[in-house]
Amino acid sequence: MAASTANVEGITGLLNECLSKVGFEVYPLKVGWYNSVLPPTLRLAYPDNSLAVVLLSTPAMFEQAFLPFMEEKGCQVMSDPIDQCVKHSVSSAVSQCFPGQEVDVRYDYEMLPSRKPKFLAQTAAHVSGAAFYYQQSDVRDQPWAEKKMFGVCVHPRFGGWFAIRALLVFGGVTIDSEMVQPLPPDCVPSRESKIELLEAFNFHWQDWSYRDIVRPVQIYSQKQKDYFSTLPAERFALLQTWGFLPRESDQPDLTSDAQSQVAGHG
Ligand code: B12
Repeated sequence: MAASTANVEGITGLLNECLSKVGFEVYPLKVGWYNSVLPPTLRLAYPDNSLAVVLLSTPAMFEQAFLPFMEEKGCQVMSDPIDQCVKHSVSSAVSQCFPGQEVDVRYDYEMLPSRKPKFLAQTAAHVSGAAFYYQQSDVRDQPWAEKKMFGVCVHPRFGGWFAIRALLVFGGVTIDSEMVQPLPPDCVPSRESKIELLEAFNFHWQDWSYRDIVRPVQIYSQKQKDYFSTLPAERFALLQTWGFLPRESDQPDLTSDAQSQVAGHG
């Protein structure tokens, strides 16, 4: 199916209608923008002009999607409850907005058999213009000698109070070559503030100070902070104290996607 920029707006508009009210944001990108910064082993096997959409969760997702999801489903043991909720929200939106259409949905926690992530969430967020990806290489005269520093994305409105949840690839939708790549806002511009950001993310990410590197318009609620600062293995117990009890009929979910996760990303 050929499409133009008008269809890109149509597709993101439909997704937005379903997903923004439950605390997600969507940003379109061209597969070529993503592939052009990556080595062949990490690229997506789609033509450069195919449409993809990156999905972020904002602070509101917890109250607008997660707690209602838990209310409805109860505690399903085994796979991560947040991941289950995101998957449920995305699958419902995709089947409602694009019935019968092939959409390749890749989640942040999914790994390939090679153990590489199914998509690089931060690279996708950056090239779509959603959130600047600050990397070690962005700092002149690095103070860290040979040490490897992990990079971090900063959202212009939510700082670090968000997560990158999925990439939806519309292999059959071709983007007009006129679509201009938006640059993400460089909200941590100085060398000193970039150093502060990368050090906070790498050396004391548990105190969450990296999330406040820009003044956020909204942060996680106390309940959400309590949830994410609880170890993944103890989150079921916490959910039970909130009244979400396991259902009698629950069977352990031993399907493939329960096995290949990096737990605990909030
Ligand atoms: C594996 C993983 C981890 C591992 C390893 C970390 C790492 N970065 O490798 C561990 C377990 C340590 C980890 C920890 C954490 N993680 Co983690 N993790 C991931 C995961 C699943 C994959 C990252 C990965 O392997 N990348 C591969 C490496 C090679 O990629 P890279 O370093 O970016 O290099 C590429 C780019 O440089 C690109 N490139 C080259 N040139 C250019 C130029 C441009 C302009 C661009 C854009 C790109 C680009 O090419 C390189 C590859 O060749 C992602 C989710 C995902 N699917 O992406 C989350 C993710 C990175 N983690 C995240 C978080 C929040 C955390 C934690 C804080 C945990 C938590 N509970 O919240 C901690 C803190 C990090 C720390 N200090 O240890 C968030 C980061 C959000 C953000 N704002 O950026 C992510 C995106 C998950 C999410 N759902 O949002 N994590």
